[in-house]
Amino acid sequence: MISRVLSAELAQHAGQRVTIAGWVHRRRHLKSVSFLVVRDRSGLAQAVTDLPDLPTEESVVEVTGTVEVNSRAPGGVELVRPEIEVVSAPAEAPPFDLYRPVVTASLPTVLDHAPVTLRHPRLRAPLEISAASVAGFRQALDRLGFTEIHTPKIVASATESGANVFGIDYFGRPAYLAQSPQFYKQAMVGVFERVYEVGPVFRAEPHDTVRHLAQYTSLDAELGFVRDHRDVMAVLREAVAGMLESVRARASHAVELLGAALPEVPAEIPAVHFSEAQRLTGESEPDLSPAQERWLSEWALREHGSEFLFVTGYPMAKRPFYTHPDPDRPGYTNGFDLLFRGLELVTGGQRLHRYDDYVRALAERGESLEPYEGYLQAFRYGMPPHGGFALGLERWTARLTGAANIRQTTAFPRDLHRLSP
Ligand code: AMO
Repeated sequence: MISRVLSAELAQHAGQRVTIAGWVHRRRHLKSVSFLVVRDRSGLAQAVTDLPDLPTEESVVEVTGTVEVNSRAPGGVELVRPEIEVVSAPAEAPPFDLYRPVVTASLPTVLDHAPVTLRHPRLRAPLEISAASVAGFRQALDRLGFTEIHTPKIVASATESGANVFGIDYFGRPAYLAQSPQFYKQAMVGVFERVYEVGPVFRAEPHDTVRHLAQYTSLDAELGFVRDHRDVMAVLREAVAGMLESVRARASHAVELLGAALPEVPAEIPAVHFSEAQRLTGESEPDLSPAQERWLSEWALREHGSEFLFVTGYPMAKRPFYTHPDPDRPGYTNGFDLLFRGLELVTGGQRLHRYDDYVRALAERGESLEPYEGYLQAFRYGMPPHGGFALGLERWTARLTGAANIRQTTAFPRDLHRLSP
């Protein structure tokens, strides 16, 4: 019987007749012989033939051949005397040759033709790194006793400050696409104590930048019985270390292909208070600008040898109403950001946990309780001190791979102008 194998496994089958299945990556005709390079999920394999007509690039094929060792072939083996069956022929050629190692096409061309361009090994690699990162996130939090949850993406009220929500018509009632699972993950702390979610969130971002998408993947966590935000930061450190460990273990090929330099996660990530960050950068605005974030990252690398930096104690005015104030420093919060290679990667903090504190916080911001009734239920029935964080997956992958634009790290980006494919 002829066995079906992956291209990466061919070497284990020297001398045998086997079948591989995949896409025609490349055809090369020399004087007396031709090469057919087939791409499958494990990599590339070459078949050598004297057949004159080979199926065009991106044809889906099954190739049955005898495995022969040849040090000049990719992977050290090739298929000889192949029989080639075309399973499905493409209607047209891709917009550029997917076998050329370097992509010179513009980003809009790549994105407009994503279903085929993502097959290019270099364009696929960031997605492999994302997938490995998510697997590592889950693993790290599972180890720490977290339960994975799934919360609604169609919601009745905005969670983060209201301006950037997408409104939708929900059976004739106004509703919104969730900007974050914030309220639900907090409520679920009352159920499981420690929860996480990997899911899409929606932001009607009016700005066209290289670090904002209208839909992105948020890696959220929330945990109860914390002393304060520092316990949350310690869990985040473990999650990030787990993500990197998984990238090393499961996506080493993609890392190598992109020449991505993976960072070390210090046993304790350095932290600087917001007021100190302002002093260091010589600014006094109530928020950090992208330029300040870049400066602070360089400072952390210089002073602490770390590519990660926590900024803690953001001012009350800049954080959402659910943020826990710093009991020792009026005007400041137990909220933090994690900067990674010059960019805000994570926002998190300790939350209010008493019902009366929520009522007061909403009143102080001139908000009525009514839209928050569903959310506030959790706090009527007893909630422990808790906190959590959200990490933007696309920003993470962009910073890991050195992608200049966040759109290069997600298969089908959504932004101000792009709604398809
Ligand atoms: P925040 O709104 O800061 O916090 O978002 C958390 C993280 O999500 C990423 N991010 C984005 N990525 C791509 N495109 C965007 N438009 C975009 N906006 C944000 C960033 C950011 O650090 N509920 C809180 C989190 C919490 O406190 O648990 C929240 O959503 O990496």
